[in-house]
Amino acid sequence: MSIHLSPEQIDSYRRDGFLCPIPVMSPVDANHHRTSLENVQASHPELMEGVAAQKLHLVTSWMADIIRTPTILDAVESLIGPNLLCWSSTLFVKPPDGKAFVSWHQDGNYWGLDNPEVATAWLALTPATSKNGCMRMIPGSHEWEASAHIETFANDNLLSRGQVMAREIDDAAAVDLILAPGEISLHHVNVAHASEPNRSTESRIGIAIRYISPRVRQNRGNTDSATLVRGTDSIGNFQHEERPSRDFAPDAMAQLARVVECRVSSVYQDMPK
Ligand SMILES: O=C(O)CCC(=O)C(=O)O
Repeated sequence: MSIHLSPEQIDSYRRDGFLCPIPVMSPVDANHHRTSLENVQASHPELMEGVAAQKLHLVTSWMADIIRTPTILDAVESLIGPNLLCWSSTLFVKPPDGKAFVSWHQDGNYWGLDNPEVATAWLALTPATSKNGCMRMIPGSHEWEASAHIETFANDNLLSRGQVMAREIDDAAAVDLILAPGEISLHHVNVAHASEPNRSTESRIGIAIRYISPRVRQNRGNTDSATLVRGTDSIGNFQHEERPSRDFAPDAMAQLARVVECRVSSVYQDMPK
């Protein structure tokens, strides 16, 4: 099944800065992925935090497969072209404790990526609803001037710096991105978005897969890495990462350690230790 976006969907994304829902796999497959995630949670809890939790595709075949899902790549290709690098695959697990939340932010403010040929595919492994804290976005906000952010480092904020946009957000203008398991939303690197605490009795689980065009450059630090998942990269702005030969293979774990160190000294270079 190919699911390249229609011209109407592309127009809608360009106008609003996001698009959803787009079915990319069956709910059964999404549930298998959830089981794989829970297995990693049980066997390697240390990989579920920090930069490692953005790069599980380097050490597990299930995440290596997810970032290469042809239907996801078709949709992303419609937005940023046929040559695609995966920059990260970030887990967003929101337990049913009513506390964890994500403040209003624009991704582009912190990533150091020098142009907006970047798209996030947020894959739902459970339902994402208004009650359990689905993402909320302000249509058209990707066209706003980049906003300053205040770093709060708030405990329950799922963002690495607890960053929040230093401008008034009209909550009434926000759109809830409701998804069923196996569906994605797509969002622009500069769209203003947030999510509320999970007020249901079940976890809300999603994976934010960040894709970039090889034309993008990293402006923070000297080096960054990414995985080529479709097409070719004749530019070489990012070091290419290898797919793991098997789960947690020693060479794959060593690659992960190098990549984490590299990202800590580039994108996160100004983070307090
Ligand atoms: O999963 C969430 O609630 C927030 C995710 C997010 O901020 C992102 O994917 O950029």
